[in-house]
Amino acid sequence: MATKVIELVNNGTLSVEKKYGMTYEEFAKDHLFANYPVVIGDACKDWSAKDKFTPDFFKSKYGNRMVEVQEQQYKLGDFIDMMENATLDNPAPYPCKLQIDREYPELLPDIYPRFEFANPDWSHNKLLKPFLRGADTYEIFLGSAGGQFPYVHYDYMGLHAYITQLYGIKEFTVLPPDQTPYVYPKKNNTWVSDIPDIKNIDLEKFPLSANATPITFSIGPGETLFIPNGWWHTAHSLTTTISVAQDSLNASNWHRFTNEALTKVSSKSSIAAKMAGVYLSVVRKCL
Ligand SMILES: O=C(O)CCC(=O)C(=O)O
Ligand SMILES: [Fe+2]
Repeated sequence: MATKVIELVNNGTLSVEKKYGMTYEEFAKDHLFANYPVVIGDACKDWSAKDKFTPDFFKSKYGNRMVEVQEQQYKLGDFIDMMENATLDNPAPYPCKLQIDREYPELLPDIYPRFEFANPDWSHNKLLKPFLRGADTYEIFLGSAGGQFPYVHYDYMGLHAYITQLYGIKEFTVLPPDQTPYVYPKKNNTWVSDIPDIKNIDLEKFPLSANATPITFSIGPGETLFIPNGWWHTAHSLTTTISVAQDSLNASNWHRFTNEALTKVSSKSSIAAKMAGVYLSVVRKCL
Protein backbone atom coordinates (compact mmCIF):
# COMPACT_ATOMS: atom_id res chain seq x y z
CA MET A 1 0.00 0.00 0.00
CA ALA A 2 1.37 3.43 -0.94
CA THR A 3 1.79 5.98 1.84
CA LYS A 4 -1.11 8.44 1.94
CA VAL A 5 0.31 11.93 2.44
CA ILE A 6 -1.54 15.06 3.55
CA GLU A 7 0.35 18.33 3.65
CA LEU A 8 -0.46 19.84 7.03
CA VAL A 9 1.37 23.11 6.67
CA ASN A 10 3.87 24.78 4.34
CA ASN A 11 5.24 28.25 5.02
CA GLY A 12 7.24 28.46 1.80
CA THR A 13 10.44 27.37 3.54
CA LEU A 14 9.33 24.41 5.62
CA SER A 15 6.48 21.97 5.47
CA VAL A 16 5.17 19.22 7.70
CA GLU A 17 3.21 16.29 6.30
CA LYS A 18 0.84 13.78 7.82
CA LYS A 19 1.40 10.25 6.57
CA TYR A 20 -0.74 7.09 6.76
CA GLY A 21 0.50 3.62 5.89
CA MET A 22 4.15 4.72 5.95
CA THR A 23 6.69 1.88 5.94
CA TYR A 24 9.49 1.85 8.49
CA GLU A 25 11.98 2.15 5.60
CA GLU A 26 10.36 5.39 4.41
CA PHE A 27 10.26 6.74 7.96
CA ALA A 28 13.95 5.87 8.50
CA LYS A 29 15.06 7.47 5.24
CA ASP A 30 12.89 10.60 5.11
CA HIS A 31 12.50 11.38 8.82
CA LEU A 32 14.58 9.46 11.36
CA PHE A 33 17.94 9.75 9.58
CA ALA A 34 16.97 12.91 7.65
CA ASN A 35 16.17 14.49 11.05
CA TYR A 36 12.87 15.83 9.69
CA PRO A 37 9.52 15.94 11.57
CA VAL A 38 6.39 14.16 10.40
CA VAL A 39 2.92 13.50 11.74
CA ILE A 40 2.20 9.78 11.62
CA GLY A 41 -1.56 9.35 11.23
CA ASP A 42 -1.82 5.74 12.36
CA ALA A 43 1.16 4.84 14.60
CA CYS A 44 -0.97 4.17 17.70
CA LYS A 45 -3.73 2.25 15.92
CA ASP A 46 -3.33 -0.79 18.22
CA TRP A 47 -3.32 1.09 21.56
CA SER A 48 -6.33 0.66 23.83
CA ALA A 49 -5.42 4.11 25.24
CA LYS A 50 -6.95 5.55 22.05
CA ASP A 51 -10.49 5.18 23.39
CA LYS A 52 -9.68 4.78 27.08
CA PHE A 53 -7.64 7.90 27.95
CA THR A 54 -10.37 10.50 28.43
CA PRO A 55 -10.73 13.18 31.14
CA ASP A 56 -13.54 11.10 32.70
CA PHE A 57 -11.33 8.01 32.88
CA PHE A 58 -8.56 9.86 34.75
CA LYS A 59 -11.08 11.62 36.97
CA SER A 60 -12.91 8.47 37.99
CA LYS A 61 -9.87 6.21 38.35
CA TYR A 62 -7.28 8.64 39.76
CA GLY A 63 -9.31 11.66 40.93
CA ASN A 64 -7.86 11.47 44.47
CA ARG A 65 -4.20 11.25 43.39
CA MET A 66 -2.13 14.38 43.96
CA VAL A 67 -0.39 16.07 41.03
CA GLU A 68 2.01 18.99 40.95
CA VAL A 69 1.54 21.54 38.19
CA GLN A 70 3.71 24.67 38.02
CA GLU A 71 4.74 24.12 41.65
CA GLN A 72 1.17 23.89 42.95
CA GLN A 73 -0.40 20.71 44.34
CA TYR A 74 -3.85 19.63 43.15
CA LYS A 75 -6.09 16.60 43.43
CA LEU A 76 -6.14 15.23 39.88
CA GLY A 77 -9.96 15.26 39.88
CA ASP A 78 -10.05 18.97 40.83
CA PHE A 79 -7.38 19.75 38.26
CA ILE A 80 -9.37 18.01 35.50
CA ASP A 81 -12.47 20.05 36.49
CA MET A 82 -10.34 23.19 36.20
CA MET A 83 -9.10 22.05 32.79
CA GLU A 84 -12.60 21.45 31.53
CA ASN A 85 -13.82 24.84 32.74
CA ALA A 86 -10.84 26.72 31.27
CA THR A 87 -11.00 28.78 28.08
CA LEU A 88 -8.42 29.80 25.46
CA ASP A 89 -8.12 33.17 27.24
CA ASN A 90 -8.17 31.75 30.74
CA PRO A 91 -6.24 28.47 30.68
CA ALA A 92 -5.45 26.08 33.52
CA PRO A 93 -1.72 25.81 34.40
CA TYR A 94 0.25 23.59 32.01
CA PRO A 95 1.71 20.99 31.80
CA CYS A 96 0.14 18.45 34.14
CA LYS A 97 2.37 15.39 33.64
CA LEU A 98 1.83 11.80 34.80
CA GLN A 99 4.92 9.54 34.68
CA ILE A 100 3.48 6.30 33.35
CA ASP A 101 6.36 3.92 34.10
CA ARG A 102 7.03 5.18 37.63
CA GLU A 103 3.59 6.25 38.89
CA TYR A 104 0.96 4.57 36.70
CA PRO A 105 2.66 1.33 35.50
CA GLU A 106 -0.71 -0.42 35.20
CA LEU A 107 -1.40 1.88 32.20
CA LEU A 108 1.63 0.62 30.24
CA PRO A 109 -0.40 -2.13 28.49
CA ASP A 110 -2.69 0.60 27.11
CA ILE A 111 0.20 2.10 25.15
CA TYR A 112 1.56 -1.23 23.91
CA PRO A 113 2.73 -2.35 21.48
CA ARG A 114 5.45 0.29 21.27
CA PHE A 115 5.14 1.41 17.66
CA GLU A 116 7.93 0.42 15.29
CA PHE A 117 8.64 4.06 14.38
CA ALA A 118 10.00 4.56 17.93
CA ASN A 119 12.41 1.60 17.55
CA PRO A 120 15.16 0.72 17.96
CA ASP A 121 15.32 2.33 21.38
CA TRP A 122 18.44 2.23 23.50
CA SER A 123 17.25 4.86 26.00
CA HIS A 124 16.09 2.10 28.38
CA ASN A 125 19.33 0.13 28.15
CA LYS A 126 20.85 -0.41 31.60
CA LEU A 127 24.33 0.42 30.31
CA LEU A 128 23.18 3.96 29.50
CA LYS A 129 21.32 4.52 32.75
CA PRO A 130 24.06 6.65 34.34
CA PHE A 131 23.56 9.22 31.54
CA LEU A 132 19.77 9.14 31.42
CA ARG A 133 18.89 9.35 35.07
CA GLY A 134 15.81 11.49 35.47
CA ALA A 135 14.77 11.02 31.83
CA ASP A 136 11.01 10.67 31.76
CA THR A 137 10.41 8.47 28.80
CA TYR A 138 6.70 7.62 29.10
CA GLU A 139 4.59 10.60 30.11
CA ILE A 140 0.93 11.54 29.87
CA PHE A 141 0.32 15.27 29.34
CA LEU A 142 -3.02 16.74 30.42
CA GLY A 143 -3.84 20.23 29.18
CA SER A 144 -6.70 22.70 29.00
CA ALA A 145 -7.81 25.00 26.20
CA GLY A 146 -5.17 27.74 26.04
CA GLY A 147 -2.58 25.70 27.97
CA GLN A 148 0.83 26.73 26.67
CA PHE A 149 4.06 24.77 27.17
CA PRO A 150 6.14 27.31 29.12
CA TYR A 151 9.05 27.68 26.68
CA VAL A 152 10.43 26.91 23.22
CA HIS A 153 13.09 24.21 23.62
CA TYR A 154 14.69 21.13 22.18
CA ASP A 155 14.64 17.86 24.09
CA TYR A 156 16.99 16.56 26.72
CA MET A 157 20.08 14.41 25.99
CA GLY A 158 19.73 14.20 22.24
CA LEU A 159 16.56 12.09 22.43
CA HIS A 160 13.90 12.09 19.71
CA ALA A 161 10.31 12.66 20.87
CA TYR A 162 7.04 11.10 19.72
CA ILE A 163 3.94 12.90 20.94
CA THR A 164 0.75 10.96 20.40
CA GLN A 165 -2.47 12.92 20.70
CA LEU A 166 -5.26 10.84 22.24
CA TYR A 167 -7.88 13.45 23.13
CA GLY A 168 -8.51 16.98 21.82
CA ILE A 169 -6.44 19.21 19.56
CA LYS A 170 -2.93 20.44 20.24
CA GLU A 171 -1.03 22.98 18.21
CA PHE A 172 2.74 22.73 17.81
CA THR A 173 5.25 25.30 16.63
CA VAL A 174 8.60 23.91 15.44
CA LEU A 175 11.86 25.35 14.08
CA PRO A 176 14.81 23.41 12.63
CA PRO A 177 18.18 23.12 14.39
CA ASP A 178 19.90 25.41 11.87
CA GLN A 179 17.71 28.29 13.12
CA THR A 180 19.24 28.07 16.61
CA PRO A 181 20.82 31.57 16.44
CA TYR A 182 17.37 33.05 15.71
CA VAL A 183 15.76 31.62 18.85
CA TYR A 184 18.29 33.05 21.34
CA PRO A 185 19.20 30.03 23.49
CA LYS A 186 19.57 30.93 27.17
CA LYS A 187 23.23 31.32 28.21
CA ASN A 188 23.11 28.76 31.01
CA ASN A 189 20.36 26.58 29.57
CA THR A 190 21.21 26.26 25.90
CA TRP A 191 18.26 23.98 25.13
CA VAL A 192 15.73 26.69 26.16
CA SER A 193 14.94 29.78 24.06
CA ASP A 194 14.90 33.20 25.68
CA ILE A 195 11.94 34.27 23.49
CA PRO A 196 8.81 34.21 25.68
CA ASP A 197 6.19 34.04 22.89
CA ILE A 198 7.34 32.57 19.57
CA LYS A 199 4.15 33.72 17.80
CA ASN A 200 4.58 37.32 18.97
CA ILE A 201 8.28 38.06 18.96
CA ASP A 202 9.62 41.39 20.22
CA LEU A 203 11.90 42.17 17.25
CA GLU A 204 13.66 44.99 19.07
CA LYS A 205 14.77 42.64 21.78
CA PHE A 206 15.41 39.65 19.48
CA PRO A 207 16.34 41.17 16.07
CA LEU A 208 17.83 37.95 14.59
CA SER A 209 14.50 36.23 15.03
CA ALA A 210 13.27 38.19 11.99
CA ASN A 211 15.04 35.40 10.03
CA ALA A 212 13.21 32.59 11.83
CA THR A 213 10.53 30.64 9.96
CA PRO A 214 8.55 28.88 12.69
CA ILE A 215 5.95 26.48 11.43
CA THR A 216 2.68 25.93 13.29
CA PHE A 217 0.21 23.06 12.82
CA SER A 218 -2.24 21.02 14.90
CA ILE A 219 -2.61 17.34 15.63
CA GLY A 220 -5.74 15.49 16.74
CA PRO A 221 -6.71 12.12 18.25
CA GLY A 222 -4.72 9.16 16.92
CA GLU A 223 -1.96 11.32 15.41
CA THR A 224 1.69 11.14 16.46
CA LEU A 225 4.17 13.97 15.94
CA PHE A 226 7.78 12.85 15.50
CA ILE A 227 10.09 15.65 16.73
CA PRO A 228 13.68 14.82 15.81
CA ASN A 229 16.29 15.90 18.30
CA GLY A 230 17.60 19.42 17.94
CA TRP A 231 14.30 20.74 16.51
CA TRP A 232 13.04 23.63 18.63
CA HIS A 233 9.40 23.21 19.62
CA THR A 234 6.58 24.30 21.88
CA ALA A 235 2.93 23.28 22.25
CA HIS A 236 -0.42 24.99 22.82
CA SER A 237 -3.68 23.15 23.52
CA LEU A 238 -6.70 24.40 21.61
CA THR A 239 -9.14 22.25 23.61
CA THR A 240 -8.87 19.93 26.62
CA THR A 241 -6.03 17.59 25.60
CA ILE A 242 -4.47 14.28 26.57
CA SER A 243 -1.23 13.19 24.90
CA VAL A 244 1.39 10.52 25.47
CA ALA A 245 5.06 11.40 25.01
CA GLN A 246 7.79 8.82 24.36
CA ASP A 247 11.46 9.13 23.41
CA SER A 248 13.93 7.15 21.36
CA LEU A 249 17.68 6.77 21.11
CA ASN A 250 19.36 4.81 18.31
CA ALA A 251 22.04 5.18 15.62
CA SER A 252 20.27 8.27 14.20
CA ASN A 253 20.77 10.39 17.34
CA TRP A 254 23.67 8.58 19.01
CA HIS A 255 26.06 11.39 18.05
CA ARG A 256 23.86 14.08 19.61
CA PHE A 257 23.35 11.93 22.70
CA THR A 258 27.10 11.40 23.25
CA ASN A 259 27.78 15.12 22.66
CA GLU A 260 25.24 16.06 25.32
CA ALA A 261 26.42 13.35 27.71
CA LEU A 262 30.09 14.29 27.38
CA THR A 263 29.45 18.04 27.62
CA LYS A 264 27.60 17.40 30.87
CA VAL A 265 30.37 15.24 32.32
CA SER A 266 33.18 17.56 31.16
CA SER A 267 31.58 20.50 32.99
CA LYS A 268 32.52 18.57 36.16
CA SER A 269 35.81 16.88 35.22
CA SER A 270 37.79 16.50 31.99
CA ILE A 271 39.26 13.16 33.11
CA ALA A 272 35.77 11.81 33.83
CA ALA A 273 34.68 13.02 30.38
CA LYS A 274 37.56 11.10 28.71
CA MET A 275 36.60 7.95 30.61
CA ALA A 276 32.93 8.44 29.74
CA GLY A 277 33.91 8.81 26.07
CA VAL A 278 35.72 5.46 26.13
CA TYR A 279 32.84 3.85 28.04
CA LEU A 280 30.27 5.08 25.51
CA SER A 281 32.28 3.89 22.52
CA VAL A 282 32.52 0.40 24.08
CA VAL A 283 28.78 0.41 24.94
CA ARG A 284 27.92 1.48 21.39
CA LYS A 285 29.50 -1.73 20.07
CA CYS A 286 27.21 -3.80 22.33
CA LEU A 287 23.97 -2.08 21.23
O1 LIG B 1 3.17 20.03 25.63
C1 LIG B 1 3.64 19.21 24.86
O2 LIG B 1 3.00 18.31 24.35
C2 LIG B 1 5.12 19.32 24.53
C3 LIG B 1 5.93 18.63 25.56
C4 LIG B 1 7.41 18.71 25.30
O3 LIG B 1 7.85 19.21 24.31
C5 LIG B 1 8.33 18.16 26.30
O4 LIG B 1 7.91 17.70 27.36
O5 LIG B 1 9.56 18.14 26.04
FE1 LIG C 1 9.97 18.79 24.14
